[in-house]
Amino acid sequence: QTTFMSSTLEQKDIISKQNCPWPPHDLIGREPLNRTLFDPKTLSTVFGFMKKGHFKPQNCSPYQKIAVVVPVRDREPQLRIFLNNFIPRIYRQQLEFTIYVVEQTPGNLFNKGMLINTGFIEAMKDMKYDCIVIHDVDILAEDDRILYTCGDNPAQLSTKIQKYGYRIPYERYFGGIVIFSTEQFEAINGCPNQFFGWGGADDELSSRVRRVHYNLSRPFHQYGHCGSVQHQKATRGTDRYKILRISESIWKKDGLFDLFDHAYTILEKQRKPLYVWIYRDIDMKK
Ligand code: NGS
Repeated sequence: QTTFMSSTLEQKDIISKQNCPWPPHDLIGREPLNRTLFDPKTLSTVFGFMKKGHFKPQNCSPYQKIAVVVPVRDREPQLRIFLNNFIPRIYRQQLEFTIYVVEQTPGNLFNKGMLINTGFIEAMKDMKYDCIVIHDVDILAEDDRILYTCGDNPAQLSTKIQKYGYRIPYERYFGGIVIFSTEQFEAINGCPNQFFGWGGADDELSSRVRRVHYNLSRPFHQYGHCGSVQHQKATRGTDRYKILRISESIWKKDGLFDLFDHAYTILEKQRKPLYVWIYRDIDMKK
């Protein structure tokens, strides 16, 4: 009796551990963005498979576990469009994922780098993710063949962006949607914390990738179509060129590990149905 029981259990275990098909089946390909503004309640009903911002395929073992970090401020409508378009596409890829929306309090200039570092640290407290996706809230894949997975090199997934005429604005551009393995993100010491105000943090991120001798890959270049969602322009950072110049010498001390060394205040870490909401204050002196 016991032998029978345990062998059935083992069989069950084997079945449940079958890998999800990779590359994924049932993809749709290119599909324009849906820009309808659904209310949050409707969205959580439609995406009822998400629990506390997290999804895990039930019948197979996912190819990778992905932390999706979205730094925001004043982007409530764009966030709803993001959720409505991003969730079904990554869901069809049968990846395990959690969405972390990291929001900065009003007041000081926006600090995208520090918000991303915060998202990464908070995500890793939850689970050992394989990859981190850094996702602008206003740039969204139109094509589910853009796979949210990491490989041997950091990758930019947004290579044909609507607002630039379905191109990238310049060859070294590293904004939009980028993905790292957790090891790669740690090896480059994450994002810079010194950029206050719009611009520059993504350029420094790509310099870090080069400094540790990774290649910057664009694996889905042939399908990389991304729609852009309009919003008001953020305030530019005045020092961004100066900081870009000094980053070369300070980057090892300015990033993820620097953040670990300093106590920082998270005002909220709330698990909403579709995302984990992290709300934090950023003091310009730090
Ligand atoms: C560059 C910025 C980047 C920014 C890119 C695209 O000038 O951070 O424009 O901006 N670099 C500096 O400011 C040093 S966008 O057209 O999306 O607003 O990502």
